[in-house]
Amino acid sequence: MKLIGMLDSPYVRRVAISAKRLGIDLEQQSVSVFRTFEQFKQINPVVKAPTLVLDDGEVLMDSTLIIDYLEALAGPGRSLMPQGIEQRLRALRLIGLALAASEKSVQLYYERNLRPAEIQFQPWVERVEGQLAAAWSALERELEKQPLPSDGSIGQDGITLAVAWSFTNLVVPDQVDAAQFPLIAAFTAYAEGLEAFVATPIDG
Ligand SMILES: N[C@@H](CCC(=O)N[C@@H](CS)C(=O)NCC(=O)O)C(=O)O
Repeated sequence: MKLIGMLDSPYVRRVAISAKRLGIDLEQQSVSVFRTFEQFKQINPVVKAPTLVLDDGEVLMDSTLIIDYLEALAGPGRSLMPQGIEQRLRALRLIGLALAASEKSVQLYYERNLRPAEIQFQPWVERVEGQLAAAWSALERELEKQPLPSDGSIGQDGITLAVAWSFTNLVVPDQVDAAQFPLIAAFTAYAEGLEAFVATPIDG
């Protein structure tokens, strides 16, 4: 199976890291939705990263749906999601917040880098900045209530959170001050040291 997309996308990276932790081999192809739009279009006319191309040519998109498929392939014994309902609820909450932080970082990045400065709409920018700050603040509070384990294990909540924090720091570093989010910063430092993360560099 082929994973299409650049690792500087938090969505592509969370799929690539999840696949490694699930023990599934994916051939990653660094095709950009911007620089190589036409090439991407040949693979997936909708041009969304990540795209997963199955061995029979079937095409999937959306990181959460691709991970769902990979989880099913790996089997419940290897799942990155907790099975107990309370821990599952918490994992889903963390993943939702981290995906929102990724989305808001992407929107700000697009606003700054794709939209000409003269047609930027400041109220929209401020709205997105506020949403991004709210997502990270909520995540820091969640880690205050209950830390994520840093004993060599990592679940989908930890993967998505660490990938999102690294991404926000890469594309809109002015929006986050590590001193205000010490638990998130410390957890991400731990996660980025895990083999699956090191083998899947954000600038890879
Ligand atoms: N909800 C999607 C978001 C994927 C997404 O927006 N990816 C970006 C790259 S970071 C993309 O494909 N951008 C091109 C576009 O939307 O036209 C997911 O989880 O995969």
